Amino acid sequence: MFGLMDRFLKNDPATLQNDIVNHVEYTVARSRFSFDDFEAYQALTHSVRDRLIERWHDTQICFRRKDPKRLYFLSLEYLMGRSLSNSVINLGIRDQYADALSQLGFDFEVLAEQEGDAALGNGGLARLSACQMDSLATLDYPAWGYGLRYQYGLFRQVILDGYQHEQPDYWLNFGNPWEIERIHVTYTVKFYGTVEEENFKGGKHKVWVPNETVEAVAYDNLIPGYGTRNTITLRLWAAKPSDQNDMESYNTGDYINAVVNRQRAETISSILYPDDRSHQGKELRLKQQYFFVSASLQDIIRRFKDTHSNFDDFPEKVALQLNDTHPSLAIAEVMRVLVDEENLSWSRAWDISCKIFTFTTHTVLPEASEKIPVDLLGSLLPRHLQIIYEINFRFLEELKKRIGLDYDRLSRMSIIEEGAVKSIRMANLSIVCSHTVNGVSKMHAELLKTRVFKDFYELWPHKFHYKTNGVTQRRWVVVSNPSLCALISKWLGTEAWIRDMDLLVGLQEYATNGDLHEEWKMVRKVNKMRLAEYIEAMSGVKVSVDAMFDVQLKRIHEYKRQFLNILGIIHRYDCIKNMEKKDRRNVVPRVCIIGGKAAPGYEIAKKIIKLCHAVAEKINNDPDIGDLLKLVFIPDYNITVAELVIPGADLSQHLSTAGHEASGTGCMKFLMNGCLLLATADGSTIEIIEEIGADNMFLFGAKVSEVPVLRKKAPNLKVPLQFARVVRMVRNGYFGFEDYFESLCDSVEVDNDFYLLGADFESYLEAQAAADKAFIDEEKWTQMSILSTAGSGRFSSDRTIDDYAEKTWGIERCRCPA
Ligand code: 26Y
Repeated sequence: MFGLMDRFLKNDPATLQNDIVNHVEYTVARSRFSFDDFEAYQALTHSVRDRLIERWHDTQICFRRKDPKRLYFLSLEYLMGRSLSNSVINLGIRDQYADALSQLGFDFEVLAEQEGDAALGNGGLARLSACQMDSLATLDYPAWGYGLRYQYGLFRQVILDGYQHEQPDYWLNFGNPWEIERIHVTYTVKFYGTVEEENFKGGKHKVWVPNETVEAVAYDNLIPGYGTRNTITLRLWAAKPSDQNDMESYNTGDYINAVVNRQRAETISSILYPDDRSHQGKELRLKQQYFFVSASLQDIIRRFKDTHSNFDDFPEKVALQLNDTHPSLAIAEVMRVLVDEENLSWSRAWDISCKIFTFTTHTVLPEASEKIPVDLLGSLLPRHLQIIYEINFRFLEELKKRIGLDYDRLSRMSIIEEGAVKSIRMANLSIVCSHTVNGVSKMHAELLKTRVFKDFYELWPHKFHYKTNGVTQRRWVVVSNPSLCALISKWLGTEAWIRDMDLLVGLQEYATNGDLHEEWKMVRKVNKMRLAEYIEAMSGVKVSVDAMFDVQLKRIHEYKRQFLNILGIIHRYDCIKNMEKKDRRNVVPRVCIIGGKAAPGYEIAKKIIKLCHAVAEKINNDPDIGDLLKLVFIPDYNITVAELVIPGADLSQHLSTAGHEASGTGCMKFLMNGCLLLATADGSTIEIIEEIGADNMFLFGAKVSEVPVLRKKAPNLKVPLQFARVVRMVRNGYFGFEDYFESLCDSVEVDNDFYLLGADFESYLEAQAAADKAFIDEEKWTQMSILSTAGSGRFSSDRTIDDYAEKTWGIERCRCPA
């Protein structure tokens, strides 16, 4: 007989070795006497997965037994990156695996390099979801993530002649050992059709008669917590053809076409939309959203009904988190299920809905806010359109009672936007139904209250909150910067900071300690060497690790102002060229590194990428410049690349025009790794200043409150000469391609310079000069670097998640016994 304890897999190197070899033979089906790195990687991941499954099982049993209130995190995007190192570190068995593998003749790090990068999202919002899943697991919260299993992740960026080209990312090509296909967890999702009325208990009842159905199949990805047995689920849905509606087409005799049509169902979950900037009302996108929402809610309601029969208990057991408006159709869907299927009255259903939804918004850009054309929604989801109209009607009636017949305000707040294309404002729908609405930094919440959602804030001030973003130190320090991790633990005398980031303040005490300085510099230098090797392998450019590594990594957007960075580099180049040889000795050598993807249809962003390459070509091949200045563009920026580059950065740039970056999370990753920040006072950097002090970073540019004033004045402002000069160099073809760069240059002309590059240029150069000056003083720089890490505790996603759990979701920890 098996005892309960015998069931658990052991983690000593001999057992691990045996498991890996068994997986080579029975899972990968290769000879246990001969397998290559990739096969070893496959076997290794399966052995890790077995351990995840054990913990996951125990966690689910524990959740079921205690039946706590659960959090359901609804997001259309997750940027998970690689899973292997993160999993074994969270399981606490990385070293055991490394031992086991080395006895088999393999190197753990080499095998880890075999893994692809799971990129089911665009940028900040998507990586935030991934960080938050890690924190939810680590902090033992009973949580589920829901999303879509796109077959094509975010496009691969390929640079040809300096231009971005997009290639499909068919990431499942080599299999995905991390997911568990749940054939039996399948739900039918309905589309199109009509709404009929039926008599029901003496009244009328609406019945949606759809004319297309698709199956949603669950794929579970297991998310292990760190320092706990808890392992939670990220459930991603894949679309499969349904058998229900096809009988007729088969009978018409056109077998081939019938099969082809059937197969079309799979397109719903096939492609991630690569735009994180301008929303377009596309039918396929709307289909994705509803497919995801409908499957997730069926799953959630099924789980609730396993143990409960009265929907009045629903808010006690369920919190539904809307990650931006992308899943906001869930509001109409919950109402439809409760009213049409569960036969609750409208007011009871609405009361329940208003207690379960919470909404986080991630942007300040008006063009990114989702508006769904009424005609589109009416054809795809006719019943949902009726429901949204009803919600709006009741909301406006209430509102009239509160504010009277202020038609301007009523029309601004209406869920329906009248106009050339009548559409649904998804943000308004989300605010009306959610009990809590939050921005992602203190500044962002202020802008929501005073500008973006001012009318709603005045109506319901109690709904509005802020939750400053955070990132997980497990991925962004422990996994990606193991030597810094070891150094921190050594000086703090504990690894407890990995679960409690506030402990990092303990480093402040040693900020001037000479021994720590030596070790700190050594760790940073080794990381820079690793990055230099990568740069050379990828671009052929040799860089000196004595130079300052100056990095800007993020999606390419006009508001993030990569163009400002490049103009600054041109200025630096121009200055060096015009300097006497003897003065060049005082120049601080720089390696400028830029990376990021442009949305495929975003012309200006693509021109910025080309400009970066054109300028790099000129500078890097100028023998007159040598190691004083280099510019490299890192192609195909993703999570894996970030893990390599961030630990090697001395300086990182966060240049958004103040008031445009809702939060920003890249800056937090650099900060933790002891990289200094050159930044505007925008989004979360405002709070970083509060933690580490303005004199520990290089700040520049207009403040949030000054931006609107400058914009009004801009056409009459005098452009700084230096700015005019560098723009003219681009315009006049100093770097070639003058026709191509014309519209880019136009975008920063005085009367056109919406993002205020000209207005901020002088101040930007001053901040750059301050950075140079600080870099020369090595001990000063190292001290600032240590203080950056020491002050980064507040930017752990653990802090954010605890705050959401307590104040927004009302959930409690539920720890599975060890
Ligand atoms: C609707 C479609 C066009 C769309 C798709 C993706 C709209 C927006 C997005 C993604 C937005 C996003 O990533 N926002 C970023 O969220 C981060 C996490 O909160 C913030 O740190 C960052 O400032 C914000 O730009």
